[in-house]
Order: sequence, then C-alpha cells, then structure tokens
Amino acid sequence: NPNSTNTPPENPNARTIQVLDNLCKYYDQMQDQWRTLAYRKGITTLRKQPIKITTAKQAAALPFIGARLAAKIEEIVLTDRLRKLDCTRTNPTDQVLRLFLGVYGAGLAQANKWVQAGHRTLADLVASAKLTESQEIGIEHYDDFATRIPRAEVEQHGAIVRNALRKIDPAFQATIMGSYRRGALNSGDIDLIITAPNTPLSALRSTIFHTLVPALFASNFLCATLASSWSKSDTDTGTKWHGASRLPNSHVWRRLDLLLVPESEMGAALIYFTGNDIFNRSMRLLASKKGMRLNQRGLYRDVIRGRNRERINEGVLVEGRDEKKIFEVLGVPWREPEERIC
Ligand code: DCP
Ligand code: MG
Ligand code: MN
Repeated sequence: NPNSTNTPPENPNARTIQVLDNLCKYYDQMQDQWRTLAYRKGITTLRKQPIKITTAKQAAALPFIGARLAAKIEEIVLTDRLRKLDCTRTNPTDQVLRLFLGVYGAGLAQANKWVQAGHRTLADLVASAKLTESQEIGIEHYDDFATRIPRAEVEQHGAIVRNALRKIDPAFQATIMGSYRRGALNSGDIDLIITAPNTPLSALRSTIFHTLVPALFASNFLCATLASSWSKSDTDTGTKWHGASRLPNSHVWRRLDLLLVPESEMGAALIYFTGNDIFNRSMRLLASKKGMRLNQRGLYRDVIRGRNRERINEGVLVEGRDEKKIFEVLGVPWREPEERIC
C-alpha cells in the first residue's frame, strides 16, 4: 500500500496515519472500495497537516474528513489504538474471508461461497472445494504471492524479460509499470507493458505468446500461467498474460503481469497501468463528466450517455499515443507517476 511508504516518521500525524492505514488495508482486502477510497483521501489530507491533529473537531474541519473518521482520529490520539481495528482482527468470519480473498483469482463472491460452504482454512479448500487450476496454484503459493517484492527484485524480473525479448526481436521494449513506476519501495507484483514500434497487435501477440512466453518457461523463469488472453484465433484481441516468475536460485514465486500494447495506444496504457486504481477511477469519471471516455486504449470524445450515465456510442478517438496529451485534452495538470497516489 503506497500510503504506508510515504509518511516519514517525523510527520506530526505519523502514528495516526499508521493506524488508519491498517484499517484502510483491511477494507482494501475486503474489497470495500468505497471505504478504501474514503480512508485514502482522509489519510492524504492528514499527511499534509503541519501540526498534530488531536481532536475530532479539529479533524472534521479538514477536507475529506467526516465526523466518523474525525472521531477515529481522536480515538487513536487518546488511546494509541482503534477498537474497530481490534474487532476486525478478532472477528473469525472476517479473518476467513480475508484469507480466501488472498487466493489469486478469488473475488468477493467466490470467497463468500467458500465461507458459506463451511470452509475455514486453505487446507479445507484443497481437501474439499472445487478449485480451478489457477486457484490451486494461488493456494499452493499463497505466502509467496502475499509477500511484497523489493524494488530491486522487481527490476531483476524486468531485466530477465528484457534480455529474452532482445534475443527474439531487439525492437521490442518492456517497461515496468504499476506501483514500481509510482516509485514504491516494494510491489505486490511485477507489471510490464510490452510494445514495439510499427507493430500491430496481432504481431505483438504472436511474438509474446508464441515465442517469449515459451522461451521464458523453458529457462525456468516462468513457473505458471494463471490467466492468459491467448487463443489460436487471429481475431482475438486479448492483450494480457498473468502468471508467476522466479529468479534463478530462488524458490519464491512472484506474480507477473504482462500487457501487450500497440504504439498507438501507449499513452492510454501508460496511464492505466501506472494507476493507482483510485487515480484511474477519478480520471475516468472526469472524462465522463466532460462528455469523453477514457480507457486503457485511448481517450474518446463525443460520447453520448443515457440517464444513468450508461454509454450509448463508442465516441471518436482523440488521443491514445501520448500520455501527456491525454492529460492536456482532459484539462488535468500533468502529474508525475509518483504523484498519482490517491
Ligand atoms: N488497475 C486498475 N484497476 C484495477 C486493477 C488495476 O486501474 N481494478 C491498474 C492500476 C494499477 C495497475 O493497473 O496501478 C496495476 O495493477 P496492480 O493490481 O498490479 O496494482 P499496483 O501495481 O498499483 O499495486 P501492487 O504493488 O499491489 O501490485
Ligand atoms: Mg502491481
Ligand atoms: Mn498487476
């Protein structure tokens, strides 16, 4: 979580932020996006304060801090803890749900089903739940995938992919994205964009899925495919590969995500894959308020929406190639990747 890495201990509200960040992480694990967003915004506000905020009244006067969050801030200052956090740590159903949500590919619906079916441990799932192959791998390497990856190791994984690519076609480029591009000291996974000049998606797809991925399996760098949009059909436009990789001499499996991007869509893909997810959501919302649409392929104008903001047409592509230009057209001042933490 970017919040935890960004608050120096000398910040007057460091302890309050630390405790709130733990609650925020809990909501994030529970996939409660609404509360996660609210807490991230409140934490960002608190981090900017030059003095220690000690009372609920003081806190409630600040932007993005409502009455309930303000009360929690006062509670932390007074008691050095948060009862809500203590509860979430001891509630057994929550604990099991969080455990199951940590399995690769398991969403809230799946995790809830497992809880409803009476499963309480990963061993229960292995013994008696019907699992997909990816879920089996997710359980087998549960601890590996839950461990943050140091920045230097993210770079090593990136370098191995780059070296393999260079041997296949020197024109291909791999760029490390996600939390790494935002400057994080450690990452949950390794996110790579792969592109090549003047190369249509179909050619990118065939090089990556036909040559690169098999070569990296053969060298024992890749250890598993968890999700892949590769299919034999040439009309298929899938662009992602999710799996696991490991460094030579290491037994720890890391999550690796590849995204294939034609040059003409690089700008939009850079924005999407840099994140963070909340920043992306706010950019998309802004686009839709301006009659535009932003997705991982481009920024579109003349988008017509119905009563409930549902989209009626595709819109006309304005910009896909240039990251800075997309900010400009949207009327958003440029933000360095390090500043895209909401
Ligand atoms: N993304 C998004 N919405 C999602 C998932 C991802 O917008 N539901 C985008 C923003 C993310 C980027 O893709 O920053 C990479 O996704 P990750 O899940 O790998 O997240 P991060 O790299 O940001 O964090 P972590 O260090 O946990 O991997
Ligand atoms: Mg990531
Ligand atoms: Mn990822």
